[in-house]
Amino acid sequence: MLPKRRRARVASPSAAPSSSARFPGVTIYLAEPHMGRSRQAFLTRLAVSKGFRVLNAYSPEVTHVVMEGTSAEEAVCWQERKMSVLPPGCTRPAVLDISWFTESMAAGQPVPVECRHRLEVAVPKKKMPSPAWMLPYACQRPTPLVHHNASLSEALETLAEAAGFDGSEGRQIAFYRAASVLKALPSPVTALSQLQGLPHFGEHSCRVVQELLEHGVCDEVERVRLSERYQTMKLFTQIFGVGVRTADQWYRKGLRTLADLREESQRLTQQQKAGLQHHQDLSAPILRSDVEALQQEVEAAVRQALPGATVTLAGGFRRGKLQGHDVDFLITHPQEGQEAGLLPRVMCYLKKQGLVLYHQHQHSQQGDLTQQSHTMDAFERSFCIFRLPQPPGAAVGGAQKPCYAWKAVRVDLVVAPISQFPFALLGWTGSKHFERELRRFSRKERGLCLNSHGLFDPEQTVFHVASEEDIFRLLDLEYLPPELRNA
Ligand code: DCP
Ligand code: MG
Repeated sequence: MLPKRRRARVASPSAAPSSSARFPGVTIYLAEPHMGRSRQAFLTRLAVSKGFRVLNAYSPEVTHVVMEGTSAEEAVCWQERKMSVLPPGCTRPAVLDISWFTESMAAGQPVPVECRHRLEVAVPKKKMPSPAWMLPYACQRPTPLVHHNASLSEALETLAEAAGFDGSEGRQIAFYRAASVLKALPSPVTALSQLQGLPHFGEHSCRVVQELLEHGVCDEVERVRLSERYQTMKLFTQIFGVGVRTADQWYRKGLRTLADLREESQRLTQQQKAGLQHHQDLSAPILRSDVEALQQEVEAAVRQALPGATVTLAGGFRRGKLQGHDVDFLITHPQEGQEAGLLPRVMCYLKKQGLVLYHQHQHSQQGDLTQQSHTMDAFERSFCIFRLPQPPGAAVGGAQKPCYAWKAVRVDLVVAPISQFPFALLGWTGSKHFERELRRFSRKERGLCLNSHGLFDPEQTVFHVASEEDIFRLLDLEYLPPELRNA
């Protein structure tokens, strides 16, 4: 539901300022979402300067709807949606590709609409592998878990990770963006020319792809992968409770192995000690069957602690991953406020079941909710290591625990009040890159602040939502189900 102020703005389409419209039969509407606000504003100014009438919102007066980067299917959906809210009997506007607009601007007058301009009857695209085309934000395009360019995207992600280890956030994000574009492509990249026109492909990423296409390996990526720095930082940051800063300090002190860390155990936090103690189990992937068993245990504990409270799987497993490094559960209750004090009771029950090897409780820190960062939110939570019984015969544990059929698994339990639950679910489903892009899109293209607590406009107006779909709708984005958020 839009706040009143915003609804009012949407309800009264105004013509972009112009001295006089030179072409009376033509009223243009430049349709988002794929266009982006700043481009829309730029094209509007251009058209107005040439004497065209452009409306800032869709209305029955519009004769020419112009879209950019939109498929015929999307255009038809868009048109159906818009027509359904117009008075009956309205004439349908022409829904046109940007090519009609650019040709008209170049001609200084509206060019006749030809079949090739029409989106709703778009001729089937010629089979042309390049140049490729792609929307710039990862949240604007579907990214499946299994895609066509794994070896290329993995190489770029290695460079992203290494840049992150060196504190080069800009380079890290640039590589992640390029990798994410590859994941969203509908077919394998086999020639460098296919990268033409793709967003976020700078000179460096192109060079990496070129080497991989030509030689099957990229020297730089191989050097990084084999480097002591990368291998050590990777080993350290995979330990529960260890971030890049700590890993870097250890590296600079000359520490290289888990044995080195064990010798320094007096300097480790409780969380890191637990991470080190269970390192072998925690570095093995968690499987779907583990997730199902865990969910049953957590659901039983939550049911016992507060009838009516619910447990929802988030994180990578919600996106369809078959393996993961932890399991993320969100807990809520349909009645706002009922969730308060729930988590300690849940943990107490789980401990009594003998399931908890380690847990660290973090209280809710909800102050100014617009200020919550992208990696950390303010929900009450418990970072846990659970002792998960394994079915007989499962290969678990090392030599140190031959008699126990169990394995240690990392679990995050997060409690969200129901009013914030859709935002929490969206924020905790990931992927991390998808979340980063969604927040950047909200800020840059919509002027709104999005985090795991809510969506806020600059005057701190809070948008109320009942579902993830509502959030996409408020942002005027096509809804993407979790399995297409693997950016
Ligand atoms: N998240 C968050 N705040 C945290 C930790 C995570 O908002 N303190 C978000 C970021 C991710 C999502 O939750 O989008 C899941 O984070 P994970 O690190 O668990 O990553 P995944 O579940 O995607 O992958 P995996 O656990 O398999 O590594
Ligand atoms: Mg996870």
